[in-house]
Amino acid sequence: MNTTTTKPRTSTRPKVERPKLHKVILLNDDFTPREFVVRVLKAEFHLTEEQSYRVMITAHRKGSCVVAVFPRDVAETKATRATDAGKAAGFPLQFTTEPEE
Ligand code: TYC
Repeated sequence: MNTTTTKPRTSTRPKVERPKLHKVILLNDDFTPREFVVRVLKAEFHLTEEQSYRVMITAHRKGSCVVAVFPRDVAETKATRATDAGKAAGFPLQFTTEPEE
């Protein structure tokens, strides 16, 4: 006779949360030239000319535009580098980050 009992496997595999992605957001301003914004988007985010133009013109018209999403540290590094590129050229260009829902 088989007397072996098997315990049901309850909570032996803790759920692992996927780390949230963070959006890099381009903010409009009245001073940075459009061509400069496009150049920064191409250089820092590897967007094409067309993608960069669309993101730039959306921020220009609506006030802001999501550029891309990345893990938090990558998003923050890219936002800082892109903002610094504007600052180095004397422009108030700003990129921010926020977590995705
Ligand atoms: N508004 C700027 C201009 O008219 C161009 C611009 C677009 C600046 C998008 C920032 O995120 C920006 N020269």
